[in-house]
Amino acid sequence: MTDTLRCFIGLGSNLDDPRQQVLRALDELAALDDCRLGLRSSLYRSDPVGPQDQPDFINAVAELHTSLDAETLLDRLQMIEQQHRRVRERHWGPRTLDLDLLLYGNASIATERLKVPHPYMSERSFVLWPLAEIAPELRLPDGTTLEGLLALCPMGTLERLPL
Ligand code: ROI
Repeated sequence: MTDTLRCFIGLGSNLDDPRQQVLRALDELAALDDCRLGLRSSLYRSDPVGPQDQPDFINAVAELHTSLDAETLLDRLQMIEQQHRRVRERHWGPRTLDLDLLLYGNASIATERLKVPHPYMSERSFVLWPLAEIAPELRLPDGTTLEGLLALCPMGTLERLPL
């Protein structure tokens, strides 16, 4: 694999054994063609953002090195979501697996299908804290430091789980 970009993927689940959903998804990311899985964060338990009448989430972030273009990578992520029988029912409702492309190298992308950096990542503790575990030095394409974002986004009730 030549010319790879360093990407970050956010994983989340709150249905059907969320911990196993996320662990399985990490294995599936590792098995993707034209991709190499780098560091992965611990698993975190998080209170639901959005409707509160749904189970807690398990979240994690993984580093992925890839030679795929962003849209093709998104296709692969959505294929993995489908394998987890992801059904989109309620907006911001419970889900068996969510895979978000958080960062794609240093690119800023805004198409109908894909927005990178992920529009909400800067305000979500369940993204920023796992990300900081594996890439504390990170900067967003606009130069914002992860360290600066963390200062504005306390861990709150987010809980890092033992391995
Ligand atoms: N809340 C948490 N804590 N973790 C998630 O991954 C998550 N994903 C979502 C919504 C429903 C917005 N809430 C979440 O898509």
